[in-house]
Amino acid sequence: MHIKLYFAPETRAIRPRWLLEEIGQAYELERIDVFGEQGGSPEYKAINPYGTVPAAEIDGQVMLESGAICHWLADQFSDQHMAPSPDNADRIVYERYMSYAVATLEPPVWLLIVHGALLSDDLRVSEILPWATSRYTYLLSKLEQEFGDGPYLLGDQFGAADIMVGSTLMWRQDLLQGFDLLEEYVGRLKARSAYRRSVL
Ligand SMILES: N[C@@H](CCC(=O)N[C@@H](CS)C(=O)NCC(=O)O)C(=O)O
Repeated sequence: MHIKLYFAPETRAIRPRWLLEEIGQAYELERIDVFGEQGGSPEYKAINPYGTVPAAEIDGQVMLESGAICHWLADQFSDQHMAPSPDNADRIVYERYMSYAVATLEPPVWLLIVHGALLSDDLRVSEILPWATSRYTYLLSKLEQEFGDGPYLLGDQFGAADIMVGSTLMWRQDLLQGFDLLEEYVGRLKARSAYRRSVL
Protein backbone atom coordinates (compact mmCIF):
# COMPACT_ATOMS: atom_id res chain seq x y z
CA MET A 1 0.00 0.00 0.00
CA HIS A 2 1.32 3.43 -0.89
CA ILE A 3 0.33 6.19 1.51
CA LYS A 4 1.09 9.81 0.84
CA LEU A 5 0.30 12.26 3.62
CA TYR A 6 -0.15 15.96 3.01
CA PHE A 7 1.10 17.52 6.19
CA ALA A 8 1.87 20.72 8.05
CA PRO A 9 3.30 20.89 11.57
CA GLU A 10 1.13 22.20 14.43
CA THR A 11 -2.06 21.13 12.65
CA ARG A 12 -4.49 18.23 12.77
CA ALA A 13 -2.22 16.50 10.24
CA ILE A 14 -0.13 15.37 13.21
CA ARG A 15 -2.87 12.85 14.03
CA PRO A 16 -2.53 10.46 11.05
CA ARG A 17 1.23 10.96 10.96
CA TRP A 18 1.48 10.00 14.63
CA LEU A 19 -0.59 6.87 13.96
CA LEU A 20 1.57 5.92 10.97
CA GLU A 21 4.67 6.38 13.12
CA GLU A 22 3.17 4.27 15.91
CA ILE A 23 2.49 1.34 13.58
CA GLY A 24 5.75 1.68 11.66
CA GLN A 25 4.00 1.95 8.31
CA ALA A 26 6.06 3.54 5.55
CA TYR A 27 4.54 6.68 4.04
CA GLU A 28 5.48 9.54 1.81
CA LEU A 29 5.26 12.96 3.40
CA GLU A 30 4.44 16.09 1.46
CA ARG A 31 4.65 19.29 3.42
CA ILE A 32 2.03 21.87 2.54
CA ASP A 33 2.37 25.50 3.50
CA VAL A 34 -1.30 25.39 4.32
CA PHE A 35 -1.64 28.89 5.73
CA GLY A 36 0.34 30.35 2.84
CA GLU A 37 -0.40 30.41 -0.85
CA GLN A 38 0.03 26.67 -1.33
CA GLY A 39 -3.07 25.77 0.71
CA GLY A 40 -5.34 27.74 -1.59
CA SER A 41 -3.51 26.87 -4.80
CA PRO A 42 -5.38 25.09 -7.62
CA GLU A 43 -2.76 22.30 -7.47
CA TYR A 44 -3.46 21.51 -3.83
CA LYS A 45 -7.20 22.09 -4.16
CA ALA A 46 -7.23 19.43 -6.87
CA ILE A 47 -6.20 17.04 -4.07
CA ASN A 48 -8.15 18.58 -1.21
CA PRO A 49 -10.86 21.00 -2.39
CA TYR A 50 -11.02 22.48 1.13
CA GLY A 51 -7.36 23.48 1.00
CA THR A 52 -6.72 22.03 4.46
CA VAL A 53 -4.49 19.38 5.97
CA PRO A 54 -4.38 16.53 6.48
CA ALA A 55 -5.16 14.76 3.24
CA ALA A 56 -4.04 11.23 2.61
CA GLU A 57 -3.62 9.61 -0.78
CA ILE A 58 -3.99 5.87 -0.37
CA ASP A 59 -3.03 3.99 -3.51
CA GLY A 60 -4.05 7.10 -5.41
CA GLN A 61 -7.41 7.59 -3.67
CA VAL A 62 -7.74 10.72 -1.57
CA MET A 63 -9.10 10.54 1.95
CA LEU A 64 -9.91 13.63 4.03
CA GLU A 65 -10.64 14.26 7.74
CA SER A 66 -8.00 13.47 10.33
CA GLY A 67 -10.45 11.37 12.38
CA ALA A 68 -11.55 9.31 9.40
CA ILE A 69 -7.96 8.70 8.27
CA CYS A 70 -6.94 7.54 11.77
CA HIS A 71 -10.05 5.37 12.09
CA TRP A 72 -9.44 3.77 8.71
CA LEU A 73 -5.72 3.18 9.29
CA ALA A 74 -6.38 1.64 12.71
CA ASP A 75 -8.78 -0.87 11.17
CA GLN A 76 -6.68 -1.46 8.06
CA PHE A 77 -3.63 -2.38 10.17
CA SER A 78 -5.61 -4.22 12.83
CA ASP A 79 -2.59 -6.36 13.80
CA GLN A 80 -1.04 -3.17 15.25
CA HIS A 81 -3.79 -2.90 17.93
CA MET A 82 -4.61 0.77 17.47
CA ALA A 83 -8.33 -0.07 17.79
CA PRO A 84 -10.21 -2.81 19.64
CA SER A 85 -11.77 -5.31 17.24
CA PRO A 86 -15.50 -4.81 16.55
CA ASP A 87 -16.42 -7.81 18.71
CA ASN A 88 -14.46 -6.50 21.72
CA ALA A 89 -16.53 -4.69 24.37
CA ASP A 90 -13.92 -1.89 24.46
CA ARG A 91 -14.89 -1.02 20.88
CA ILE A 92 -17.93 0.84 22.24
CA VAL A 93 -15.73 3.08 24.39
CA TYR A 94 -13.26 3.47 21.51
CA GLU A 95 -15.94 4.58 19.04
CA ARG A 96 -17.26 7.06 21.54
CA TYR A 97 -13.85 8.69 22.05
CA MET A 98 -13.06 8.76 18.32
CA SER A 99 -16.22 10.81 17.71
CA TYR A 100 -16.01 12.70 21.01
CA ALA A 101 -12.62 14.14 20.05
CA VAL A 102 -13.94 15.96 16.97
CA ALA A 103 -17.60 16.46 17.88
CA THR A 104 -17.48 17.35 21.57
CA LEU A 105 -13.96 18.25 22.71
CA GLU A 106 -12.74 20.15 19.63
CA PRO A 107 -15.48 22.79 19.21
CA PRO A 108 -15.01 24.85 22.41
CA VAL A 109 -11.20 24.73 22.35
CA TRP A 110 -11.22 25.56 18.64
CA LEU A 111 -13.36 28.62 19.39
CA LEU A 112 -10.76 29.68 21.95
CA ILE A 113 -7.96 29.30 19.42
CA VAL A 114 -9.79 30.98 16.56
CA HIS A 115 -11.27 33.88 18.50
CA GLY A 116 -8.36 34.19 20.92
CA ALA A 117 -5.43 34.04 18.52
CA LEU A 118 -5.89 32.86 14.94
CA LEU A 119 -8.27 35.39 13.44
CA SER A 120 -7.31 38.98 12.81
CA ASP A 121 -8.55 41.41 15.46
CA ASP A 122 -11.45 42.67 13.34
CA LEU A 123 -12.88 39.16 12.91
CA ARG A 124 -12.59 37.99 16.51
CA VAL A 125 -15.69 37.77 18.68
CA SER A 126 -14.27 38.10 22.17
CA GLU A 127 -17.70 37.67 23.79
CA ILE A 128 -17.53 33.96 22.92
CA LEU A 129 -14.40 33.37 25.00
CA PRO A 130 -15.94 33.09 28.51
CA TRP A 131 -18.54 30.57 27.30
CA ALA A 132 -15.97 28.52 25.36
CA THR A 133 -13.61 28.52 28.36
CA SER A 134 -16.30 27.39 30.77
CA ARG A 135 -17.62 24.72 28.36
CA TYR A 136 -14.13 23.37 27.69
CA THR A 137 -13.21 23.38 31.39
CA TYR A 138 -16.40 21.50 32.16
CA LEU A 139 -15.53 18.87 29.53
CA LEU A 140 -12.03 18.55 30.97
CA SER A 141 -13.46 17.99 34.45
CA LYS A 142 -15.68 15.20 33.11
CA LEU A 143 -12.83 13.63 31.14
CA GLU A 144 -10.62 13.70 34.24
CA GLN A 145 -13.37 11.89 36.20
CA GLU A 146 -13.78 9.29 33.45
CA PHE A 147 -10.08 8.70 33.02
CA GLY A 148 -9.71 5.86 35.53
CA ASP A 149 -6.34 4.31 36.24
CA GLY A 150 -4.98 4.83 32.73
CA PRO A 151 -2.36 4.98 31.55
CA TYR A 152 -4.48 5.41 28.39
CA LEU A 153 -8.12 6.08 27.63
CA LEU A 154 -8.87 2.39 27.21
CA GLY A 155 -6.58 1.27 30.01
CA ASP A 156 -3.27 -0.41 29.22
CA GLN A 157 -3.59 -0.34 25.44
CA PHE A 158 -2.53 2.86 23.67
CA GLY A 159 -4.46 3.47 20.45
CA ALA A 160 -6.06 5.77 17.91
CA ALA A 161 -8.49 7.19 20.49
CA ASP A 162 -5.49 8.48 22.46
CA ILE A 163 -4.16 10.15 19.31
CA MET A 164 -7.48 11.86 18.62
CA VAL A 165 -8.28 12.97 22.17
CA GLY A 166 -4.66 13.51 23.28
CA SER A 167 -3.72 15.66 20.29
CA THR A 168 -6.76 17.86 20.99
CA LEU A 169 -5.79 18.25 24.65
CA MET A 170 -2.38 19.46 23.44
CA TRP A 171 -3.89 22.45 21.62
CA ARG A 172 -4.27 24.41 24.86
CA GLN A 173 -2.17 22.50 27.32
CA ASP A 174 -2.20 25.54 29.64
CA LEU A 175 -5.91 24.91 30.30
CA LEU A 176 -5.15 21.44 31.69
CA GLN A 177 -3.67 23.04 34.80
CA GLY A 178 -5.40 21.59 37.85
CA PHE A 179 -6.49 18.47 35.98
CA ASP A 180 -3.61 16.36 37.20
CA LEU A 181 -4.57 13.09 35.49
CA LEU A 182 -4.96 14.84 32.14
CA GLU A 183 -1.68 16.72 32.52
CA GLU A 184 0.12 13.46 33.30
CA TYR A 185 -1.66 11.76 30.40
CA VAL A 186 -0.54 14.40 27.91
CA GLY A 187 2.99 14.24 29.31
CA ARG A 188 2.94 10.46 28.78
CA LEU A 189 1.73 10.87 25.20
CA LYS A 190 4.32 13.52 24.37
CA ALA A 191 7.07 11.24 25.61
CA ARG A 192 6.24 8.60 22.99
CA SER A 193 8.90 8.46 20.32
CA ALA A 194 6.27 8.10 17.55
CA TYR A 195 4.64 11.34 18.71
CA ARG A 196 7.97 13.14 18.74
CA ARG A 197 8.67 12.00 15.17
CA SER A 198 5.21 13.12 14.03
CA VAL A 199 5.66 16.76 14.97
CA LEU A 200 8.91 17.33 13.08
N1 LIG B 1 -12.00 18.47 10.21
C1 LIG B 1 -10.77 18.55 9.44
C2 LIG B 1 -10.19 19.94 9.64
C3 LIG B 1 -8.99 20.21 8.76
C4 LIG B 1 -8.45 21.61 9.02
O1 LIG B 1 -9.22 22.58 9.16
N2 LIG B 1 -7.12 21.74 9.06
C5 LIG B 1 -6.52 23.02 9.33
C6 LIG B 1 -5.23 22.84 10.11
S1 LIG B 1 -5.52 22.13 11.68
C7 LIG B 1 -6.14 23.70 8.03
O2 LIG B 1 -5.60 23.06 7.14
N3 LIG B 1 -6.39 25.00 7.91
C8 LIG B 1 -5.97 25.77 6.80
C9 LIG B 1 -7.05 26.69 6.31
O3 LIG B 1 -8.17 26.61 6.83
O4 LIG B 1 -6.75 27.46 5.41
C10 LIG B 1 -9.81 17.44 9.89
O5 LIG B 1 -9.88 17.05 11.06
O6 LIG B 1 -9.02 16.95 9.07
